[in-house]
Amino acid sequence: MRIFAGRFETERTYIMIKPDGVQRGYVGEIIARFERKGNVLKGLKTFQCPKAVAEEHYQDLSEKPFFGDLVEYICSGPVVCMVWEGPGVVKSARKMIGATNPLESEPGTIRGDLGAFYALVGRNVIHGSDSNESAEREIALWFGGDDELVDWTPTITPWTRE
Ligand code: IDP
Ligand code: MG
Repeated sequence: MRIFAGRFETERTYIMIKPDGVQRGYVGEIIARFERKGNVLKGLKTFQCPKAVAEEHYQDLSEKPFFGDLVEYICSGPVVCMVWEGPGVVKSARKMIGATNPLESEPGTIRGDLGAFYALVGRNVIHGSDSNESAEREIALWFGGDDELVDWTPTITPWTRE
């Protein structure tokens, strides 16, 4: 683990393009945003989510009235699952993603720019882990072990680091 600027640890986060983001053709746009920020793509797949995985992923929300609808939505079409690595990427990804409700997310964020104005709050294009603990739990849930991830460092990395 390397510390950058005394504050940012190299860490991993779980990012998922939700069914509405895939159906609306935003896979490339979203990957490009994470790439140009300098994050490193460690895992990527298209996935048709079984109900049990969606229920486990959103287990903290199981008491919410919208839980059933949320699980149905996540399973309604393919999602794109990703693991991104970078300094402080858990927090920076949440900033890039924007507020939960697309109507309240700032322009410049993924949900602010791509969340359709007619969308319900739940149809917000993308998921990002909210903490390091969530990230590790979600990576283990969505990727079937380390053989689905590639441990690599871009050749440019030493050149870009102070
Ligand atoms: P987050 O995705 O911004 O972390 P959470 O509060 O963790 O937001 O909720 C997880 C997901 O559940 C949201 O991204 C959204 O898809 C859905 N959701 C959250 N609140 C509502 C709601 O009030 N109605 C319907 N769906 C919701
Ligand atoms: Mg959340």
